[in-house]
Amino acid sequence: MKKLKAGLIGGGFIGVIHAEALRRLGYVDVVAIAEADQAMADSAAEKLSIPKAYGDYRDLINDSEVDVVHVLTPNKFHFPMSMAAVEAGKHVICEKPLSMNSREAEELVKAARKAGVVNSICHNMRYYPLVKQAREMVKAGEVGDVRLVHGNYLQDWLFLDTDYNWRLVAELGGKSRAVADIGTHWLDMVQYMIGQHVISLYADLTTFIPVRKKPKVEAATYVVQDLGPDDYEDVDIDTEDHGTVMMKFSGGAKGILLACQVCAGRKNHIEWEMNGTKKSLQWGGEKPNHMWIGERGKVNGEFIKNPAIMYPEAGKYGAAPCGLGEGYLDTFKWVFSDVYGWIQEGKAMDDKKVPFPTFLTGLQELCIVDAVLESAESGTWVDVKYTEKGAY
Ligand code: NAI
Ligand code: SOE
Repeated sequence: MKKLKAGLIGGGFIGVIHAEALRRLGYVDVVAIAEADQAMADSAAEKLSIPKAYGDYRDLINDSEVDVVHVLTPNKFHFPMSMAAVEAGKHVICEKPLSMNSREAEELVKAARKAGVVNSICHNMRYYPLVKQAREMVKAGEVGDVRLVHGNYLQDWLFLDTDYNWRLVAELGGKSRAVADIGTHWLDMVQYMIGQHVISLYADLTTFIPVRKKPKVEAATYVVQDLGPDDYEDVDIDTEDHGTVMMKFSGGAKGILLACQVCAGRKNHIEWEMNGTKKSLQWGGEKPNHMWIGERGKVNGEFIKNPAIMYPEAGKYGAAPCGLGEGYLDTFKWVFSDVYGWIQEGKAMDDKKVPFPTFLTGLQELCIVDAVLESAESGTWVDVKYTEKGAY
């Protein structure tokens, strides 16, 4: 199999995870990394055993050896970096959210189509094997018509006023935080599973900690620093800690999402439940290899991930036999397996047919985030203004 060459822009929390997952495919070499400056690039390359280090991402994009560019930087840089890569004819995997708003995302979709490059947004959580199984159960009619879908994504890494990260700053992460940063994981997974997209919503957003203590020296995501009182400066926060979103879906389902980053004890607590005209299903990311099945007039059940008895389209995303756990880190291998597999086979890019989330998916997600911000502002139900649909 021809070896494909990947280049990573950004060597922080997710950069390390992408490098490791790519190497698990066996036919991908991670040949280059770019960071904010040369010193940071050299240390990231050293840490991740990557041969080439660039202090300017444009040099990585212009490296003729690189086939696929991964954009793994703060959200503000997603648009210019993905656009530069697409215009250079590189295939692109961009982390979520695709950009700062739907206007930028729309330009990226158009540019990627014009360039004919393979493009993907890394909505990895739809790649949990039991999430795939739930989708196949819905498609096969086992659940019946989905009436309700509800759940949450709760965290506590921003619980304290001394917890700080670029995501808190609208200028770097975008106007929405809790909904755009973690809510979009839930929204992508749920729309993917039930095959319906959000058509209208009502949102309530809260900034529970309006002033935070910004450390004078910033750290990567999830890195907690041991600092003294003089090591901070007070800053006003212009993004939400919490979002509650009530939704109506295109196939008649109703839903509700609670996303919050200041819930003590909740680490990465993502979960959903769907209630259909035949069965209910419930799943949580902190126990990803178990799914509850609810029945009327029968005993409820627990589906333990088992590729041997899953739908083939789901079971193929289970590398380990029944009872052997697969988790968050494995989901990245599966996204990349689908994207790099598509490139390897030289198939044409069609963002409505490929088996992986694309820039179009990212655009649809940001249209929902735009509607969430509008509804929270107006205090009314808002129809989602899709510039284009078809991702779900
Ligand atoms: P991070 O802060 O840990 O890492 C970002 C890296 O980008 C840093 O090393 C920083 O130095 C580098 N960077 C900043 N400006 C740069 C520039 N001009 N050129 C090159 N590198 C530059 O952030 P984290 O958590 O890794 O997040 C990065 C992206 O990944 C975000 O968009 C986030 O939403 C997404 N993400 C997705 C996850 C998922 O589950 N799919 C998980 C965590 C993050
Ligand atoms: C921080 O909230 C974060 O790293 C998100 O950015 C990721 O998307 C999520 O998977 C884990 O938490």
